[in-house]
Amino acid sequence: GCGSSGSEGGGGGGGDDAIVMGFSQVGAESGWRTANTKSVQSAAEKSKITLRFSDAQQKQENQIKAIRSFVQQKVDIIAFSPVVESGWDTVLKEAQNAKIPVILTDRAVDSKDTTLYKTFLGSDFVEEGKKAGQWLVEEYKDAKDTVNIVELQGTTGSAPANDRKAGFAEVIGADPKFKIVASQTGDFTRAKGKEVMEAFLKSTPDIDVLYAHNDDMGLGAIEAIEGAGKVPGKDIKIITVDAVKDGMQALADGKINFIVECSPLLGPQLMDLAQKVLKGENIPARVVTEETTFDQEQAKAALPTREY
Ligand code: GYE
Repeated sequence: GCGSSGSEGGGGGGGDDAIVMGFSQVGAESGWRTANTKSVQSAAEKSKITLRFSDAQQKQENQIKAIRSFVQQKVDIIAFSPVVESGWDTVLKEAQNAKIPVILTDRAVDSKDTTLYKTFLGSDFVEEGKKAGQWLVEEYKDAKDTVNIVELQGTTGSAPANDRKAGFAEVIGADPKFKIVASQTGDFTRAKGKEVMEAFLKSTPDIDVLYAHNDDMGLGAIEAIEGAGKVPGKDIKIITVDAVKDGMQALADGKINFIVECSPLLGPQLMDLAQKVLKGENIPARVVTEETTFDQEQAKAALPTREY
């Protein structure tokens, strides 16, 4: 059951000694998120950690409520993936006062007080944005004309949206021929990606490139592009982030041109970190996920053994 943190051993003894983790998930907005939830749930089971799972439906207020209820339940440890970066200090302070350690997973917070959480496990989103930009720079290295880019941003205020935008802008900013002609949020969902791309296609003539902050928005945009009688991957080149199965399939089919990988398989590392924290072991303040990139040929090769 639950008890004060620290006294209960890690190592997944099971029975009464089992660690109880409260986990507040962002939602179920994308294929990435579904794979991440599965990874966390199955890793908890393997480590014999009791998971109290709460889905926030992409709303910060729901996450704050979930964290408060975990504090009330006196769970041993709280892990969460903050939907947006700002506004966490108060609730994190409450967990700290209750002596319940917190681990950030997948997304970061912008709190100045870094003692409010033990570590942050997840990708380097700025680096992902840079990789997207680097592919584009290489792809258009011989082009003289302006390259008109539209951007589908992730959830407003989220770490991956902020950072993927910044990393990309930094790299393409070195050459004035690259112009972001429209940029809007598609909330990381397929439906919103389609809707916003339809609006872009109406308002913006001559789109050369779409940069979508995740596969799902890119996949929605593909429907919009085909609906407008254009050929995705040819008339409009498409770069996305994540590399989930549906994205990789579209890449192998030539509808997407390049995907920057972002791994959702954070479960095993999260459980390992939680056990170490509760044993009082030192852990690094930041754990960065290892990731690669895929072009169309690489997607064809990787698809048969892709886990998610
Ligand atoms: O890229 C997107 C999801 O936070 C890294 O959230 C995650 C992002 C992921 O909705 O598909």
